[in-house]
Amino acid sequence: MSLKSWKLLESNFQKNAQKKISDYFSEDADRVKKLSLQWESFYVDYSKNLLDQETLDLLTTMAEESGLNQAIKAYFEGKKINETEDRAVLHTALRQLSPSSIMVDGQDITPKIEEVKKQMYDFADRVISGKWKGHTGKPIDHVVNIGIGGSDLGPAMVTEALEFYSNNLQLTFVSNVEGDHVEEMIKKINPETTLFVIVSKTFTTQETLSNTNTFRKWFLNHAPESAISNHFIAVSTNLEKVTEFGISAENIFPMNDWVGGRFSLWSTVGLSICLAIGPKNFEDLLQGAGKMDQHFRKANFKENLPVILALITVWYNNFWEVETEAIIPYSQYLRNLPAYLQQAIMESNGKGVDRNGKAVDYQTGNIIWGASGTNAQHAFFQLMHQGTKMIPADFIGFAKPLHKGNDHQDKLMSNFFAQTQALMQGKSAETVKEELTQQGKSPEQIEALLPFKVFEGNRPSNTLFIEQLTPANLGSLIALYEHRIFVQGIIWNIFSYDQWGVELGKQLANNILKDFDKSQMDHHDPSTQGLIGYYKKFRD
Ligand code: G6Q
Repeated sequence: MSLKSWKLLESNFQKNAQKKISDYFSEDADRVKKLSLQWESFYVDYSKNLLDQETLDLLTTMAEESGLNQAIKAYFEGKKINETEDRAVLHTALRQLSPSSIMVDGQDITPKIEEVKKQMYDFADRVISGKWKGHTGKPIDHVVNIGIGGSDLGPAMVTEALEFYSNNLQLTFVSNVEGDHVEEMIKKINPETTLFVIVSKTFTTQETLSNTNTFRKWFLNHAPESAISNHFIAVSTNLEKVTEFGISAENIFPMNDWVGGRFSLWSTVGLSICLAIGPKNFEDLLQGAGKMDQHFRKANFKENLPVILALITVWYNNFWEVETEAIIPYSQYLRNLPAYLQQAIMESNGKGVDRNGKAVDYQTGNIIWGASGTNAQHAFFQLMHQGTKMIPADFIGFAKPLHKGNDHQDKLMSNFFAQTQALMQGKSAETVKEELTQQGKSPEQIEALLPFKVFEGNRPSNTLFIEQLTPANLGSLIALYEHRIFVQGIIWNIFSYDQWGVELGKQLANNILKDFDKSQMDHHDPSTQGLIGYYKKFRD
């Protein structure tokens, strides 16, 4: 990495590598005030990190040096920053607080966005109110979203996260090309009252088309062909293919190629979310994201949440050589946020060549994983506390619960605070000794047990503390991570918006599928050939 600030950060790292987070706190009584940000209903505390003001200053200088300001401008203005696919990256255009024109290929895309949004909201209102009927005149009570990757993870995660705001419609998501899953779903649905929302940007995705075909075939065993239009809706950019598939034009919700799959929940891809929580809540989700967009565009880097958090990740990834980052939402509603962010972050920044096509000689995208607290505490936290790896973590929590009338919130919050405290402060040998003495253990027993009970601590975390899980706050939270991905892509000088790495497997799967019926397979490597041969014994 040739940035001047990168070299300075290396020196900063060398200088402070032996320091502990607790040392930083002892040195500066105002640390929390300096290393935390309050924005709207977010309070973000990043003081429990292995860095000081000087590190942060260098990191923000590095952001400037990498051209982040100009890059943000190009991103929001619709420049074709997804260069290898020759596309703009404009999910932000779908959630502008006050829509102003954005030009793509000489055309203002804003009026069409508003028109399609209206189409989506009108449709959702009709289905929710029961005005939209199934083919036998009954209202819809179940929506099955058929899509995969970006056409599944976002809508599924948000629908689940906003369950509190849901209406009478039941939502189910089918993604995997696994016949058994589809058959299990079929057992649960009624052909008279189910609406299938087929979501595929390209409308060429094997999983989605296979699943749709199976549902369609099942449906036509129970209903006439003419009933398809009451029960099958599609979201796609490929209007021709959808029409060919037999879905009528008025049942197609268009999307655009300037929305990447993993950033598309804000578009018509979010139709299932809109059906589940209604247009008003969906609009709030968009507005929340729109507010974060404004903050990201306008705030000084030192007070800019996505920028600060992105830089902290770069600090650990590139200077501390940390490989993974955990995301722990203290909300069961957000249990699938880590899976959603795995795609968003790892598909975007899992790249090994820079923007000039040269192999990078530094680390890029980190590995994302996690699960909801407190479940995670009873599962993998052992490794986070006492394992050999440093795992920086984001702890996400909400100050106010959605349901009143129980006494759980204080317990949840005490765990939420205790874990970051424990990770940072650990437990010293003296404390362990004292505890064991109080428990009446002999000096020999204490000596034997001591090494197992000591926690070295000094493990970093960020706390994202949000007032309440509302559609708007969820929108802001997702947008925060989206922009964090963008910032990291700029620093690492990689293209964050393509995903060529997922293509090869798809291509080979198609080749292998064709080979199942052929006797000659010697063009495969011996291992794969053996696996295909073994499978064929069960198939034939
Ligand atoms: C996301 C990816 C990928 C995509 C799926 C589904 O950014 O592009 O996950 O969303 O492959 O693609 P379709 O929507 O075209 O079916």
